[in-house]
Amino acid sequence: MASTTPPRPDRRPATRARVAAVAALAAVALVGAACSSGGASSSGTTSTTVAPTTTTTAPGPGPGPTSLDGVAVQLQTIVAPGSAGGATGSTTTTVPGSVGEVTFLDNPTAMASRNGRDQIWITERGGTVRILTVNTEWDATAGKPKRTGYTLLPGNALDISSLTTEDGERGLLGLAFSSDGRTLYLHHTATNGDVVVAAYDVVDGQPFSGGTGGPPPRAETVAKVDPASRRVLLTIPHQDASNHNGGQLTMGPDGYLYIGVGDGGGTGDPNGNAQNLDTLLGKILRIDAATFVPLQSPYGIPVDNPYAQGGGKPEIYLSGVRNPWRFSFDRANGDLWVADVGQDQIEEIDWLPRIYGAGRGANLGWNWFEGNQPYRTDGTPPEGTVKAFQTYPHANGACSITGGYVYRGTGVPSLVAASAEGGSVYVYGDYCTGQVRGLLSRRGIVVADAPLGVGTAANNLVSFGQDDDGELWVLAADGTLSKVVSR
Ligand SMILES: [Ca+2]
Repeated sequence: MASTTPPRPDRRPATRARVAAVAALAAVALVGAACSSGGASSSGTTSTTVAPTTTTTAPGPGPGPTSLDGVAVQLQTIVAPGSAGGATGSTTTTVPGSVGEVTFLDNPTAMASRNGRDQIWITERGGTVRILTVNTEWDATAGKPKRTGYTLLPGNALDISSLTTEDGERGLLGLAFSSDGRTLYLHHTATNGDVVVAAYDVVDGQPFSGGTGGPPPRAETVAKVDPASRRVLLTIPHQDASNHNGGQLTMGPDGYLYIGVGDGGGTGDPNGNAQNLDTLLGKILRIDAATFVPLQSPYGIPVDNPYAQGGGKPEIYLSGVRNPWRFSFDRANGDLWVADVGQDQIEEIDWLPRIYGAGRGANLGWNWFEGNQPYRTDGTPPEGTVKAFQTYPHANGACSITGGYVYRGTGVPSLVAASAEGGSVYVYGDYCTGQVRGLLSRRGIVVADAPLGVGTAANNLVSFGQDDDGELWVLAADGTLSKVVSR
């Protein structure tokens, strides 16, 4: 189970300070044996004056960048907003060589790259699924394809608008693909408010990689999703309130499907769902969506799920979350980063390192804690709740965190540089301010948390996305789809 202490440093190489301390200790230890070691140490350093206090060297982030001041990014608009509710989109792409667009996005909620196919799929809250193609051409000099632009295909790959609603925080909220790209998973609310995870078969259709020979094909011809192939994996009762549905679907590095589910809504988790292991509300779930149990279940339970053998619902991966609207895995090391939307005061980021189980079985604390501040006052919190890695207050317009991704691409050298010496930059934002921020940490220590100088309009920053190359995208509720690029 998780510890009450802050996450410990990971297995990165020791810092110079630590190495120095270890060397000093080694020198002390060698004093007694030095005479017989035959000059194993050639330093000649006299160690008799080394004080024992050198053993208490405080942990730190170690050497490396100390701020995000050198990060220089901009948002490149790939799809601009269309006229609100209008029939004619004004969408353009700004990437040279891309095909002129004929449509726009309507209230996008999430995006996912369909592995290896140069397709970015986007959910729209009303229930439609769109395809943005990554256009390429062969670069003979480089000996590999190069990107020439993007095309938002007209039409829908899938339309489930009759199965959902858009009241409150409801709608089509998330998507993920199986690792072979042949199964699409959707996270949406049903017309009665229940949280549903469903699977669909995806069949490759007409390939399209751009080109200038006329209008692009329609989405449904590039990839076919048969509505009749729909298989409901999970239905979670959620009719009391229209908020806190969760919404994240992520295919984990272990090949299991991770599902974010909010606490059921209302204020303060009135039913105590997040701390109740007998409900799926207020949890992140993990299922084996690639298998099923005949006559029993449309999915399997990973054998090492924390409650697979009892003690709680077997689908539960971690508990104690309020509304984990977005979470993601660091593609470089498998660490899990959860952004849990706060109540009235504090937003939080949870870092769950892979080497300590990536949060498996963890209790992230809600509703005993909002961020790291006590929330409930009617008892004693259980031991072992995980402290938030970083928090921020509702101030200066900030009010709802939008979780993102650790940057592991190559297209923004300044972000790569900021991640030097084993560090990472978690790019996230706040829905209300629209501000995109970076959280620089190293060896389990927060080094910097700062705005990156870009963002969306207020009350628009819905989601981040990550493409096959590890580059990050920003989805705005007004229909703007942009890519984080170097400035
Ligand atoms: Ca928490």
